[in-house]
Amino acid sequence: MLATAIDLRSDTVTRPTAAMRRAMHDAEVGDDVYAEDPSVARLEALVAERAGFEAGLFVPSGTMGNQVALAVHAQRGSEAIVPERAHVYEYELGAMAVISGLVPRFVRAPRGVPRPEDVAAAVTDSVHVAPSGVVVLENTHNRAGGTVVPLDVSLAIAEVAHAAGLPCHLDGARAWNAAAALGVPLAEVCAPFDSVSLCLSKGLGAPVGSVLVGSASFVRAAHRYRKLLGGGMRQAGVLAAAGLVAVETMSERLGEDHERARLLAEGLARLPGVSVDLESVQTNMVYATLSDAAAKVEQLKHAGVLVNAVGPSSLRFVTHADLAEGDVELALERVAKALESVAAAP
Ligand code: TLP
Repeated sequence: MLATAIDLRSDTVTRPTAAMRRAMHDAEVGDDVYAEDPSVARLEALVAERAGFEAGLFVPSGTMGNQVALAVHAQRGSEAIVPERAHVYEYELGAMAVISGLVPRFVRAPRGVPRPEDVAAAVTDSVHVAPSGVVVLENTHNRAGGTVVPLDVSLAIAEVAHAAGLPCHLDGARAWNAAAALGVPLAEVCAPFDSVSLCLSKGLGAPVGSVLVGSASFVRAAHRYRKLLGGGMRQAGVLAAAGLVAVETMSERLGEDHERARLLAEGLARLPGVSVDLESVQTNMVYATLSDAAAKVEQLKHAGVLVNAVGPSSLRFVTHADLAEGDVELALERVAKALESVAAAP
């Protein structure tokens, strides 16, 4: 393997910046389980303000943010209406069932965007079936390609939920990317929802953590579930300090990740045997379709490009803050060469 691999597996692979490490070193801390950590309190207040909500809760991961939200919002035995291929189902190990006793009901979501009428049709209201408990959206939608849910669709779906008396949660792990792609403040992306889980450890590059935002009473209830799930952290200010730097300095640069993903997508789409749905490349992800994805991961690794396979014929490439100028071009060269040599092999 080459000395420095270009790591495009996820935007979670970034290392904390020098400014984050300094802030972590200097962080004012206290025991957050006693609500005495000033850095955590500052981070929760800052993210809540940026997202346009009353309160926030620092949690260790996006998974915990989503699952705590579902636990608060929905009764055991009810259904969570989710877009197909939603992270909250695909990658959270059945947690909604294990923790909250919820069953998913999927709605079609071409390029990650459900139709409000399909959500309305998924709402159940009969004594003979499980009742609907919560509606979930994901913006950007990871498995659909990092695609953006338009603001009017979010609003219309939240309206459907609210008209049926249901809460609406946003898995906003990459809501900052959605805001950057839409050219609007984060609060606009989050406005239709009752709660949003926002990740600091994805595009913003913090080492750990997410903030779950909602009303003050929602966050009070969420606090209990965080504790129940073992997410009560003590001097968590060392982590929150990096999160503060992430929120204050890293969201402005996400457009650069999106431009690099576009460049990467266009380059990949030109390679023989590779196809890319360029319309789904809207933020920092590129899904490429090609044969034998698992074997290709190994070949590309050998050529110095790390990616993830998502299914038998799909590779995911993700751009992020730790890429240097020229890395995308270099990655494209390496991928082209690796695939050429595979094609040439007897
Ligand atoms: N996504 C990870 C993997 O789990 C797939 C990644 O590399 O993209 N919501 C969405 C939309 C996510 O993409 C992720 C992480 C999460 C929630 C969970 O966040 P963490 O990993 O902090 O629990």
